[in-house]
Amino acid sequence: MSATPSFFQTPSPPGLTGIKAWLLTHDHKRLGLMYLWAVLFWFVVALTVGFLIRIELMSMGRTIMSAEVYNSAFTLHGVIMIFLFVIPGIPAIFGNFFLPIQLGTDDVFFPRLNLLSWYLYMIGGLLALISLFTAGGFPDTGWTFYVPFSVGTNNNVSLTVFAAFILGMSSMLTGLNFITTVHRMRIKTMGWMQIPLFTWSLYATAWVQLLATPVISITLVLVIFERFFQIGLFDPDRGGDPILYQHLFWMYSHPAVYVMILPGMGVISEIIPTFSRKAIFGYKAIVASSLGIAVAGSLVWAHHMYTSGMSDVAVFVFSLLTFLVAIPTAVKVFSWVSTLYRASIEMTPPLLYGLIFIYLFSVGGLTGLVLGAAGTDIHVHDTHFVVAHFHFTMFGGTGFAFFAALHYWWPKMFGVMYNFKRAYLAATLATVGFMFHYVPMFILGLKGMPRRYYDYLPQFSQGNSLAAVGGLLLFSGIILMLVNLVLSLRSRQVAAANPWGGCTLEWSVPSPPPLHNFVSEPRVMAYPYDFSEIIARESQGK
Ligand SMILES: [Cu+2]
Repeated sequence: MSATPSFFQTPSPPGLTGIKAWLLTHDHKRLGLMYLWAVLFWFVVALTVGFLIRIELMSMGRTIMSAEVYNSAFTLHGVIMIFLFVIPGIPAIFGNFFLPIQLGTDDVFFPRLNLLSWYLYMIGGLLALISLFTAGGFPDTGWTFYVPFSVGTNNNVSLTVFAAFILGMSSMLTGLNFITTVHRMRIKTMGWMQIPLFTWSLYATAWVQLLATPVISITLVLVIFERFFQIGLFDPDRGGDPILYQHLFWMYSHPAVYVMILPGMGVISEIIPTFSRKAIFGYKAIVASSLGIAVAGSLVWAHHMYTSGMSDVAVFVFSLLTFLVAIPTAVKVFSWVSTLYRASIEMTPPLLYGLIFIYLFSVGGLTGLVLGAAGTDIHVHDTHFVVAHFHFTMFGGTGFAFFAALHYWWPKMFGVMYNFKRAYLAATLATVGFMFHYVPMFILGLKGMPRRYYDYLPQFSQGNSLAAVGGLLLFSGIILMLVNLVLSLRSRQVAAANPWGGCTLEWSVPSPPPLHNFVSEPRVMAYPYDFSEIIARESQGK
């Protein structure tokens, strides 16, 4: 820490009590918890809206909502899930709580800026809520806000877009904090090749957050300007170019999928070695692949636009680059599976979610190659095949990594253990439901069912009713999972400091950790996933 702490570095003012001790806190752990409850609230809201969409599609014609409400419902589901759950979820909750501890330090570099990031998150959420209930109603454009429709439609596009802009600011400031903390707050005895993989994944994510988010921020502001001042940048009626908007939008939104998935991959890289009692396979390769994904992922955005009329050469180049990104992603999957190979695996709820993640994300990744290839993509573009694909990567991937992180770090965050039986039942229900919900959508898409249409042809009925059953199982499984975790706060089954036998620094401090995290000088191991000591201790029954 520099001699004269700056405004953003001042530690929590002592003597705060009651609600003030939360709303004015600078403690990274408290901020992690404040994000947890806010993010879970938005997750349940967006999950419920998603479930209602599924019920509407259960049968042809109107089921529970009108076509207008349906359009706003899938827009609301997408906007909340992406900007208020998938992007902030793992970094803001578990990154805030654990990154400083994994680095052996007592807080992030800018604690007060960290509090500002939380307030920006809350304000962004509030604005989205207001745009739901004020005149004009929630936008019906889809979360992509494509022009010229989003310029002309008379609902609250400007307010919702502004909410996304504010949330982008929160995400950028969090990224800035994490990068500075990794460079400046890391304990002296920890070299770069001793940093845990979760923290590495957040570091790579933070660079994408910092460099890509400004693109979407300015693009969203331009949409507001187009709506208010008709500047003629995107609107073809005024000489504007709607394709320009698509390039700007995806220049952020594709790198953003790595902001969404990289932290989840970092969680899995913590869980797999812990329950395999084995050093992770290819530590350096995983670090390199995180950085590789962050860089290569910024070069493929136009694979969302193969049908936008761009040249064959451009289609070819973006298709090739898209295949390149699959390589560092595959390195991670290969390393996780190699770590499990011949390991002494101990099954626990976090590991179960970790294994489910690997399976679902791999299906998502492989179908991504089908979409990366221009020949097949042009056939399934804007169909339910695409919807199934990104739910396998974003829900099966980030969502289930989020569930894995919840079950892995819950005992550390709250000092209590949850019921394993209920946890396993919830995971099973959610996974079986997930498969019955999304696999039919691949087939419906291949058969030509377009996405974002309120109604469909008779030949799509069977697939949609099957998906409705899946939706019900999935929804019930997730609600049971959350209830089980919350019940553990009442049951008060005390958790040990290291219930899983993990060897990164958060498992060396009490559960929950004290205000300044460490009661003694943290001991950094030569290699971050060296289980030899733990195995020796366990073999002596300690
Ligand atoms: Cu993409």
